[in-house]
Amino acid sequence: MSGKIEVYGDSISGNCYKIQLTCAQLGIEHVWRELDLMQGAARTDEFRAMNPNGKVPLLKLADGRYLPESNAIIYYLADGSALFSGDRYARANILSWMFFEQYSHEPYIATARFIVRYLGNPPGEQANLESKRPGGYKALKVMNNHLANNDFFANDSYSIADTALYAYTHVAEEGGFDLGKYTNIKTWFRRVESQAGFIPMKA
Ligand SMILES: N[C@@H](CCC(=O)N[C@@H](CS)C(=O)NCC(=O)O)C(=O)O
Repeated sequence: MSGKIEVYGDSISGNCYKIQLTCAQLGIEHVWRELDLMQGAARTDEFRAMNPNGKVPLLKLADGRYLPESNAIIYYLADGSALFSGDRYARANILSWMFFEQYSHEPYIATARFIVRYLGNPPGEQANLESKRPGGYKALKVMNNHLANNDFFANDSYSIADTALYAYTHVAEEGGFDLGKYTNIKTWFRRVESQAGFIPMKA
């Protein structure tokens, strides 16, 4: 055992980037274990023994316990820090945007990017890709409207709600979403990128 936390991830994944960004911003030392998803590295028996759901990111604590799910992992890492703070309502408000990201945003915006950038936009996926557009644009509209009156997603300060939403929104155009009219979102990108400890996505 290294004594450090370990993170299993693939750097092409926005869900995995959330962990890299949170660790960088909080100065959390960790061992990064890069897996090649395109080679099926998360579908092996060995990996499924660690996460039966066969997905990254996966956190391994220094005591050997595992924690899957990107937003649960960044919550675990940020709990007690300035990135997850405030009273009971304020903390729940951060979680609320993180659940929004997982249910109303990521299934459209992240998966479209995967089809276009990593599967090479094959003709057989066109109907599937187009089915992502209404949900993705609805999420972008919700975000853009919120940002008309708020600098950040929760409680007027940068938190892991912003981390979770930045991860795939800033690369939404790679999945064919046009961010042209979402000017508040683009201004928020620059605000996130100017936070202490920010690192860009490696993919
Ligand atoms: N809800 C999960 C989603 C994780 C997920 O979909 N991971 C993808 C990469 S972004 C994956 O591991 N796919 C494995 C595979 O397709 O073999 C989270 O937020 O961590």
